[in-house]
Amino acid sequence: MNPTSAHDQEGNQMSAAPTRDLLVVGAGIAGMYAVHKATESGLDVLGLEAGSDVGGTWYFNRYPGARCDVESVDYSYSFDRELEKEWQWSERFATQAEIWSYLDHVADRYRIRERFLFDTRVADAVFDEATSTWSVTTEAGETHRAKFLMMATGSLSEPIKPRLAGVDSFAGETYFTAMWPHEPVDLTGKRVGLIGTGSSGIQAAPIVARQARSLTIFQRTANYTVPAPNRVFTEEDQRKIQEEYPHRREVSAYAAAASPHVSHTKKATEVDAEERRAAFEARWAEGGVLFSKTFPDQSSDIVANDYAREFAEQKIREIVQDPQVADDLIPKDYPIGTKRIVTDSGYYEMFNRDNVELVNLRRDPITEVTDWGIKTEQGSYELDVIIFATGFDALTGALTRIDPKGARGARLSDVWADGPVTYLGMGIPGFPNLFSISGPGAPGVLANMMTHSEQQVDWCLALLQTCHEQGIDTAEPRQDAAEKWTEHLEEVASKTLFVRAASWYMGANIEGKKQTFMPYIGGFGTFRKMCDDVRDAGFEGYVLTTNGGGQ
Ligand code: NA7
Repeated sequence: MNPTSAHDQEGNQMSAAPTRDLLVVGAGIAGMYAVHKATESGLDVLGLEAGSDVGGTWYFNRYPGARCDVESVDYSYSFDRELEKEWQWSERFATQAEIWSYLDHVADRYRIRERFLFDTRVADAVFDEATSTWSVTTEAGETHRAKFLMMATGSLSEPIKPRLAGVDSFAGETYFTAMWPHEPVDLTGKRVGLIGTGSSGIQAAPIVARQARSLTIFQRTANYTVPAPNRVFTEEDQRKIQEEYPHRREVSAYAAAASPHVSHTKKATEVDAEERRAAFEARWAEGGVLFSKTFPDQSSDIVANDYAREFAEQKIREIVQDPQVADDLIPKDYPIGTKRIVTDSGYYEMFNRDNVELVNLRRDPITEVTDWGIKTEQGSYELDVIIFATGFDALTGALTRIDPKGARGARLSDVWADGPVTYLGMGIPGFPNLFSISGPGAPGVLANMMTHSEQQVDWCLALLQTCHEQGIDTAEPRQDAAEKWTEHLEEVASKTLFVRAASWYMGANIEGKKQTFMPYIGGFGTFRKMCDDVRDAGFEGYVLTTNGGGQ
């Protein structure tokens, strides 16, 4: 540690404090790996985490039914073959509890917790140009300093509370799926209302329906969901998983979604009806989000997309007995797959239960939340419990809430007012020595977060090490490089159907947020190759400066 004297934005000298090599914000998948890898590389690193323990998304989202929609064997770190060998997943799609146990195991195995401060929420981050250091202030008023700052703050970590009239007046129990209590929640015999039918609401609903006296689902936008034929792994499965791991990892490392799955070799528009149906049937049986990738043209050609949509609609009508409910469950206003297809466990079947009711808010909007329940234009619903599964200020929310102050007076909320501008998702012009992990501009939420996090963290630490070795004080992406990357990202997205959906990928779920497709949709493998090339070219697109002179 080097004691330095930092300055605030007005140029006043601030009290001396140790300056570390790196501060990592967030103890989720990326932050845990970053802290471990940085320590292994001999860097002085400190992690700061708002929660009381590691896990990020998997620490907070412990609502009933929470599972990952990426298969468990892929949703695990690949950096250590020994770790891979000693961990056995029990099911094909892991529960939140099992994923958290895995992350707990990783934290113990690599002694990650001792390098984190928990219950430490970052309130502010300021770059001091005189010393090329970041000062990070916590809500408790402590200040930490480092040469580099990595924001591993998550893509879906800033939950939103819906702006409904009277939302705080409800006298019963309220829960947010993204902030579910650690203590068991007993819904037995209760009248439960659930607002929100994204992944969280759809996963929670069937379990709530089994416990509660009644479940009323308030649906504003219907979501496509494909049931996961989950199963417990046998001894034989475990043997095969281990045998296939090295190959599986190799294929995933440069795959489109960082998982080993591939689409049909032909386009949906090139095959006959029989072949098309067989392919959709096979993918439906495999289950989950990958249905959106049955054919390679499904997300870019509306004709191909319509084939997939019609197939899914037929499935919904086959499962749901009440034709009106089935119709309400069929999305009407966006192509299938342009909002992430949910991976569920018995969602459509649940509507055949007597204690489940669907309220279509498009026909009958909520007018008010009262102390006794929810009022809609046409009805009144008396409730004991309201569960909010109402989503997140995705991709940018966690960063803009902290609102880092960079060089030359740059403030992130101003710089991104017209949509996020990044260089490869990881660098932001105006914010030297700051790394953003899985935020806007990267494949992030469109890829397997485990592999994606490892790739981004490795790349950022390679840049940090280059600076370290060459005595470089600041690394900042050029404005023109970031603009070019952002234009490329928009151009790639514009060729897909994703821009037709009012999704959180587009920022459409937040009032006043600039609507632009935020993740890079050109594929994880393509992205990784581009990042490799930039790194191998000496971090082209970055300005690397030593104090007192540029390079
Ligand atoms: P999502 O997918 O953003 O879903 C949030 C849901 O909440 C969605 O159905 C929203 O309807 C609904 N919502 C939000 N505000 C309201 C109000 N005011 N009234 C009624 N309904 C509302 O979040 P999730 O947590 O389910 O999933 C996020 C990702 O996590 C998921 O894609 C996976 O990748 C994992 P809307 O669509 O806005 O009409």
